[in-house]
Amino acid sequence: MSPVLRTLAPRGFDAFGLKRRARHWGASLVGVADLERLRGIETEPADLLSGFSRAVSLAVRLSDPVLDAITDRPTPLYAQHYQKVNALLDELALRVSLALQRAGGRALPLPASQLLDAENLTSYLSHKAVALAAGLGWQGKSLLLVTPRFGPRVRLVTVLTDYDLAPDEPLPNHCGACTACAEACPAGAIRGVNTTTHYASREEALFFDRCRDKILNEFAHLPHITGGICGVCVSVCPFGRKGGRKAAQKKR
Ligand code: B12
Repeated sequence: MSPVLRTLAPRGFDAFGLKRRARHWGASLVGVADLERLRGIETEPADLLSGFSRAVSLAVRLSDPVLDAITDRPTPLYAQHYQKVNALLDELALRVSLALQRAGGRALPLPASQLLDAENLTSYLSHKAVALAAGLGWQGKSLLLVTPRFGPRVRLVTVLTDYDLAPDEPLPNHCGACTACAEACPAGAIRGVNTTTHYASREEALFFDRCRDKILNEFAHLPHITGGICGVCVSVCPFGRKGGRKAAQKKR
């Protein structure tokens, strides 16, 4: 195709093309969720999803050495890494939404980690619920999104759109009998209950107050720690650890 024709050609793409671009921009995993699967989910505002039919879920994997160094509390390195990965996720969501908009769609990039309700600790929409519906992974006993390749060692972001993208299918839960996250949790907050789909509430999976208090009232006051971080359940999950996946599967 001549350069002139190429610039005049339609700028549309399919889900495959969008995923390829997103990976080129730095995404580790990309999936498309059919928003029908998220009917009944809480959002802020309540009509956030109206006018949209799909959500693009993007994950950036975390650095293994940073995560491996976490034993029973967050480290200053993890605090810095957390900020940088959030910035990359926000940029990815912006780039994907601009590409969708340029191709004729409506697209709303949501922030990676913006707290809207500081009392109930909620945001616009659960990125984990979207990632689950987009087939990126399953909801583990830690309540985190666990991916087959990187375990929970990923951070997530979401772009809502009405652009016609082929949706992905959810994955089955592979936690099995593993309770590594519950055993390691420094707050004793993980109940160790399994789910085949998703937990109906945070309380079903966690003693939520214990997790919140540990993170916000204790870890947030450690030197060089910013943001509500911990990282222990992220670090110990066998699915994210080198060689850990086989060990997790033996326990099933
Ligand atoms: C506020 C917040 C916190 C609060 C509250 C946590 C919580 N569990 O809600 C505090 C400060 C305690 C916290 C802690 C942590 N957080 Co936080 N947090 C958030 C934030 C900003 C909002 C979460 C929110 O609104 N929760 C509301 C509850 C109700 O939703 P939910 O638990 O996510 O999902 C529920 C529903 O969605 C439902 N569900 C799932 N699918 C479906 C489908 C349907 C149809 C329905 C009806 C419901 C449903 O199941 C869940 C149980 O109710 C998100 C970013 C985001 N926008 O998602 C990050 C986020 C959840 N946090 C994250 C992380 C990593 C952590 C920590 C490990 C800290 C750290 N960074 O080291 C811990 C882990 C705590 C834990 N085990 O849950 C990551 C998770 C990544 C992953 N791999 O899963 C996120 C997604 C940030 C990101 N951009 O990646 N966090």
